[in-house]
Amino acid sequence: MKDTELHYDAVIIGLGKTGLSCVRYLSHKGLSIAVTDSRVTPPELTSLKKEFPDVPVYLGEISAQVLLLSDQLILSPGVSVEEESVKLAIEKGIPVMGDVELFCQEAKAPIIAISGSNGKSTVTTLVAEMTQAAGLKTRVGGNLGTPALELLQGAVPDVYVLELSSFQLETTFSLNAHAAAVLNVSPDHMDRYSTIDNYAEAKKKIYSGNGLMVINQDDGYTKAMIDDTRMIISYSLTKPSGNNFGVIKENDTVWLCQGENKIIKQSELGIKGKHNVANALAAMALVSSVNVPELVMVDTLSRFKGLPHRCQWVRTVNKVSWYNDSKATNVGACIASIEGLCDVGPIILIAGGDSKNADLSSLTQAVRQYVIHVFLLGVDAKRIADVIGTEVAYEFVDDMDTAVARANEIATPGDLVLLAPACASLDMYDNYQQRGDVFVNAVNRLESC
Ligand code: UMA
Ligand code: ADP
Repeated sequence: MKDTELHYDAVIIGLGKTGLSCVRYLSHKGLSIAVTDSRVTPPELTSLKKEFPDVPVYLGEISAQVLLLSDQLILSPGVSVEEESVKLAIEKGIPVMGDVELFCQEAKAPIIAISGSNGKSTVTTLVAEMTQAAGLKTRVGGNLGTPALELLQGAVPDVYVLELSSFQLETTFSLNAHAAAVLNVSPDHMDRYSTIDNYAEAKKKIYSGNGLMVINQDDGYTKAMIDDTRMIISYSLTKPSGNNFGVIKENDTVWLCQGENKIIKQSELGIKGKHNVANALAAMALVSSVNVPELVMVDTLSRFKGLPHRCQWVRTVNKVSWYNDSKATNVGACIASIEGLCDVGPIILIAGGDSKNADLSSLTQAVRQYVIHVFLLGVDAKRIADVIGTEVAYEFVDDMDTAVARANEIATPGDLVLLAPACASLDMYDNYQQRGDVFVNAVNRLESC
C-alpha cells in the first residue's frame, strides 16, 4: 500500500516515556496508531519494537505528511504545538491533545493537580504522602515521572495526585481537578514561550472546571488567576486571614497555621528553607480538600526530608558544608535556594548550564547579597557572568570536577558550597540527576585535613 492510502486513528508524536504510555493505552483500546519522533533513536524505541513490533514508526523528523494521515494527534510534552508540521495539521483541522487529556477523559477518581515553576515535585510528593497516610488509595505521577496514563491501570484509587507542567497543560482540555494549585510563576522554558504571560496562561489551565482553587497569595501571577466565583483557599508566608493557610511568628517561633489554628512549627519541618514553608502550606491547603486530618499532615511534614537533588546536604568537609540543588534548573529556584540556605554561612555558588533563554537579571541581587564567589560552567556561563557583574568574583570552569576542586581550594571554615545551577543540565549531562550525581561524587572524593 502506498503512504497516501494509509490512515491512522491516531499518530503519537514523541517516543519518550509519554509516547510509549500512549501507545500502550491506545493499542489496548484497539485503535490503529503510528508513532513519530524527530530523533533517529528515541529513548523508548527498543521497548516499542519489542512490545508492539507492528506499530509503524516514522523517525528522524516529524513530517506533516505522516501527521495528515491521522484523525487525531497525541503530542508528547517535549514537542511544541508551534512545531511547523503540528501547526499545519492543526490548520487542517486535525485535533491535537496530550496524554493528560486522554487521562482526564477516563479518570474516575478525584484529581489533585499541582503546577508551578518551582516546588511541583516536592508538593506533589507531600500531597501523595499525606493522602496515603490518611488511608486514601493514592496514585501519583504526571510530570513527576510516571506518565498519567499508567496511573489508570488496576483498581480505581480514592485520589489521583498529578504534577502537571505547562507543556502538559497546553494540550489538556477536560481537566476538572478536585483541587488545584499553581505554586508560583517565574521565568522558565522561555525557549518555548514568547513571554512569561504566555507561560503563566498555560499554567492557569490547571484551574479549569469548578474544583477548589489553591492560591499562593505571595505570587502576583497566581493571584491574578483567582476566579471569585470559585471556592478558594489561599496560603502565604504572612499571617493568614479566615480559613486560609499562613505563618504566625510568636517570639522566636514560626508556626504554620490555618487561620488562628497553629499546626506545626517551622523548625519541626523535615524540609528546610522559606520556600519549603510555602510548599508545606500549599500541600496542607490541597489535602484539606479531601479531609486529611491535621495529625496526619503534621506527621508527614516532620517525616518527609525532601527529594534527592533538592537543597540536599551532601557532606561537611573541613567545616565547609556542601549542598546539592541540581534541580534548581531556573532562576527562581536558584534564588530560593540561596535565600533558603543563606543562614548556614557565606555561599560559594556553582551555577550554569542551559538557561533556556530566560531573563537572568533577577539573580543579581541574591548573588550580591549572599554569595562570595561563583564558579560558572556550561553553555550559558557567560550570560550568568554578565548579570553578576564585577561586585562578586567569578571563574569559568570546564567541568563539575574542576568546580568542586576549585571551590574546595578557596572555601574557608563556615562557608557553604552550593550547586544551584539556575539552568537546565542538558548541554552537559543526561539530566539534572546525573549532574547532581557528578557533583556529589566529586564532593565525596574530597579529603578532610
Ligand atoms: N524530543 C525530541 N523530539 C521528539 C520528541 C521529543 O527531540 O520528537 C525531545 C524533547 O524536546 C525533550 C525530550 O525529547 O527534550 C523528552 O521529551 P518527551 O516529550 O519525549 O518526554 P517524556 O520522556 O515523555 O517525559 C515527559 C516529561 N518531559 C518533558 O516534558 C520534556 C517528563 O518531565 C515527565 O516526567 C514525563 O513526560 C512523564 O509525564 C520531565 C521534565 O523535564 C521531568 N519536565 C519539564 C520540567 O519539569 O521542567 C517540563
Ligand atoms: P519542580 O518539580 O517544580 O522543579 P522541586 O520540588 O523539584 O520543583 O524543586 C526544585 C527546586 O526548586 C528546589 O531544589 C529549590 O531550589 C526550588 N524550589 C522548591 N520549592 C520552591 C518554591 N516554593 N519557590 C521557589 N523555589 C522553590
